[in-house]
Amino acid sequence: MNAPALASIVTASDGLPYLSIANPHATARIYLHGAHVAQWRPTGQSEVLWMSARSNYVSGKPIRGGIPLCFPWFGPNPQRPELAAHGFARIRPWTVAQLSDLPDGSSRVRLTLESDSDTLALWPHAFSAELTVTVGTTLDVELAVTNRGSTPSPCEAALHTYFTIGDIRRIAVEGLAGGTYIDKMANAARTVQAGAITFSGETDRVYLGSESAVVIRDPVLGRRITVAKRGSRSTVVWNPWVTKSAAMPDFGDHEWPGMVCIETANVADDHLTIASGATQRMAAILSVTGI
Ligand code: TA6
Repeated sequence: MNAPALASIVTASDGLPYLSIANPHATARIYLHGAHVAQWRPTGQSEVLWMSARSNYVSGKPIRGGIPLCFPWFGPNPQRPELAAHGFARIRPWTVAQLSDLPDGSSRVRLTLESDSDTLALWPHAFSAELTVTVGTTLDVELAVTNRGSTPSPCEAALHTYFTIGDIRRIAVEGLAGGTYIDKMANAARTVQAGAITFSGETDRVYLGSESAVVIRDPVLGRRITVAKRGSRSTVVWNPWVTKSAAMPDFGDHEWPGMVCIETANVADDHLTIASGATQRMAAILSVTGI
């Protein structure tokens, strides 16, 4: 594999190897653990993704922040609650299949994960997963899952993206008005979104049938982050607020005002059933502009 001049594999002091990418448009960091995009900073901008200062960086545990890959289930496993939340994709080592420089100066990375005896014991479906990350003035993250089995694969998937914001109490999230969401803070009641989303407490919502771009309007950092999508019908919006963040050992007690999750997903009513031999592709396309 000819690594482009602008990407290199680094082994951090905490022991997890990652790809360090630097091109004229942006810098990025992608851990092989979970194919986890942890950083993306477009040239001239501050960091767009949020990472907890308390995150773990050890195999077998998820990294707190960036873009965790939730697959093949979202949240707790309904049949086997003892299994890791959000599936196993984010806590398994992925393989770097290709690194390339694109003609426009962007960088493209492909990472892969194949089913094996371990994954089949957790989820009885053979699959090939591929994450393609294009780092440029936008960040395009595409998860492709191919059903390698002989029967349909029911599954869920999410790009659980954490964004750096100035203050959760000052932002507005636009683009979901009129949509129906499952409100996890109200016993999963289904509610229609009126206008932009603002935040005054723990917020955990799954917007169904949402295929449009969402915009985070941040007056504190003076920027708008647009989260566009392909192949995704669900959008999850989450902030743990005070009590839940204090209960998470890998989340600093005072970090909650500085982050929001806008997750590009196919979950709940929008879960997937991938036919034998078929491939499902879901992508988030991130961009940043002035307020
Ligand atoms: O996406 C929101 C959510 O499902 C919340 O309910 C919360 O559990 C969050 O994901 C984080 O999950 P994690 O397993 O990464 O702590």
